Amino acid sequence: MSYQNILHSINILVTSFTVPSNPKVQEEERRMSSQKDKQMFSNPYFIECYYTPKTKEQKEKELRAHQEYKEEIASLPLQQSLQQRPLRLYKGFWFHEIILPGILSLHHHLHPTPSDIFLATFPKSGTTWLKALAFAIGTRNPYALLSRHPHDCSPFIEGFFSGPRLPDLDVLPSPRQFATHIPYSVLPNSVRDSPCRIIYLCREPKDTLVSTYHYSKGMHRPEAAPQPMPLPEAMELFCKGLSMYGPVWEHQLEYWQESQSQPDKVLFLKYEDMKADPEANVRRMAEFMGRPFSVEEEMNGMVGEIVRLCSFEKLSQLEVNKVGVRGKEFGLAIKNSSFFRNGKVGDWREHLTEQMAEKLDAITQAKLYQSGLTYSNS
Ligand code: PAP
Repeated sequence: MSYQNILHSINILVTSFTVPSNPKVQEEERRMSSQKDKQMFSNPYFIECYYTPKTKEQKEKELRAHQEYKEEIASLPLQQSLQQRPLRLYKGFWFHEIILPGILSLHHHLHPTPSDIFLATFPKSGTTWLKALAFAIGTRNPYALLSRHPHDCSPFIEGFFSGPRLPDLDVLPSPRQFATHIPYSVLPNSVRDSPCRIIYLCREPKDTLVSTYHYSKGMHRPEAAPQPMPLPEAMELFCKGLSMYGPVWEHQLEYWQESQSQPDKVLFLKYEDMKADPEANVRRMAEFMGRPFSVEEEMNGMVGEIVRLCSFEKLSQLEVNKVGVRGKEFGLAIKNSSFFRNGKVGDWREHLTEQMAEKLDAITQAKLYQSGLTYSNS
């Protein structure tokens, strides 16, 4: 048992000794202690993680650690992102300032189990789709997606840890699925070294840029915030890596290389391939997740049903994905519908000039040179 695991167990023990025995008092304590966090982490599917009672000392310790992370972050190089929010350079990648405490915290507090699945992506590469598919495969209940936004299927792990109160992941049903945009080299050692598995979905950079640009344009802005910048300017920043979790090329390459050296650890999928043959890729995902489809499921058309229910055409038309907003905990009001634009391969042709496309392609070629990573249908 590692030192961290022992500490974790002690925490649980301390917690269990300090819980009042009267169920009514206990319930009141739970309600009170989670009240503040409820406002911050309003997602009803994961709110349970913030219900675990904590001692005053524990809360103070968590708050102190959070302050220390913020002080450390304040000393990191600062730039504006193409989303016009502050970015900090950490271990060679640019992160939104508000997310970094979560990443630092994960390094101390995330203890994956062997059955955990991490769904990793560079933003706007198909995260929403991947979440829906992994959930449907894991639960074998794609119909739950009729009333559940894909982003409510797996918590975004660095966002989950970005507040001053630590979530208790033990309350989540096993096998757990988490989503992350963290580059491989910045993942906590506990994730890289444990037998948990990672599914990475990669998307061709020109389409990723265009999707990023439209998404940031559609983001609700506080009154005083500046208007979105023109696409050519946004592209310049994207090329310099100045977008969330950028640069995109290094992000993709790291996971690609890991998938080559550790195929049992990292499954590397491509958005374009998934669009071309979703069924084959759903089967690959299921096998990798340790949940291959049985002969009976194949005969019953389960794979086709998952593909259909998770398709852009289906998900984008569901009421649950058309109304409401999320991201309150980050001071945002992101429309649930903004995760569904058009879901096309090669949409960059409608938005980038020939010169812009050539510039991006030249960078891609140079960065991926001799890596073996290529994009189809771009
Ligand atoms: P995130 O990283 O902020 O969670 P993410 O889901 O990765 O966003 O990106 C959204 C893109 O995935 C959008 O692409 P577009 O802008 O080029 O249209 C969105 O349309 C696409 N997308 C969402 N759901 C699906 C789906 N079921 N199938 C295919 N593409 C999808």
